[in-house]
Amino acid sequence: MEHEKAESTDEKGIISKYYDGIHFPTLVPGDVKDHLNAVKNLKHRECDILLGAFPKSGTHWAFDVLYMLQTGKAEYSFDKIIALDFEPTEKFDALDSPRVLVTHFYPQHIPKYMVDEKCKIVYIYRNPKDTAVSAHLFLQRFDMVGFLGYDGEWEQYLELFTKKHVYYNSWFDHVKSWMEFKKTNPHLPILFMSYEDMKRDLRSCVQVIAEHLGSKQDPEFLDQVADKCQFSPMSKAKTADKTETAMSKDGSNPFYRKGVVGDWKNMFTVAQSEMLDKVVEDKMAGIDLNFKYTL
Ligand code: PPS
Repeated sequence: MEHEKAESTDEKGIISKYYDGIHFPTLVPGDVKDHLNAVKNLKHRECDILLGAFPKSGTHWAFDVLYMLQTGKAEYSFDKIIALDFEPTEKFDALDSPRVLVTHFYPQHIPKYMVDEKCKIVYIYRNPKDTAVSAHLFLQRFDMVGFLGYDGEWEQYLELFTKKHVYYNSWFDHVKSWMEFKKTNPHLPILFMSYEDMKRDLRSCVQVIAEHLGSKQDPEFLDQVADKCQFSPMSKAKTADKTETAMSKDGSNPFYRKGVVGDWKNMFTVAQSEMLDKVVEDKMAGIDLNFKYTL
């Protein structure tokens, strides 16, 4: 399959695998159509959980919360996080049950059995300004064989993020399509959780997620999960483990940077912020989700 180089003002476009109108990262294995087909037909396992998120919305964070709740142990997942997007589907057979399957895919791509069998789904979303900053800085640091990335400047990245496309096309399309999926499938157990709410009060969010999963809700255990999943201990433990630092250009952990709400203020100009506000107003009109840009 041809990799497509998208247009951008500095001519350093995001290099992606393009299929069915969507720009996927080049790390999607092989032919995108075949891989999506294999994911759709993933072998059924009872009690699997799906975690969906647009990139840089707190996927790794939410994964560890789910993993701890599912295993009933307040222990980090370390190398257990593998995404449906980037691994051959056979790899998922090797995971212990119950599995937490992670994806940045759109709802139409998730395994069929998960919909048929009403598996529990958690969708994490984050305000678009912090998401864009996190993604831009991630792309500067991330390095992995097979990843053809993007090294454009912030201004150009923001233009792609708002007006054209980035990986998985757009934050707007992603959040809207998951909202639409929830609306049109009211019988499915889908929990929407915001990064900002997790940041404001992780303990309460852990409780909500545990209730959604029907997992162990002993208060002391939930306290431990919330403590372990605070940014500082989690990023320290994950960085010391070294599995993820191997994926960066500078030896840092590309998945843990600042872990705050409102870092966008250090990157956006006033004009850029106003521009994005207008785009959000336009593209998210009628969408019943509250995005918090500060705490
Ligand atoms: S990825 O590559 O798409 O899977 O990235 P993702 O994990 O979705 O998002 C990375 C951002 O999440 C922040 N993060 C956290 N924030 C708060 N608390 C905890 N425990 C936590 N763990 C990860 C991480 O730092 C990235 O955000 P930025 O803004 O870049 O710091």
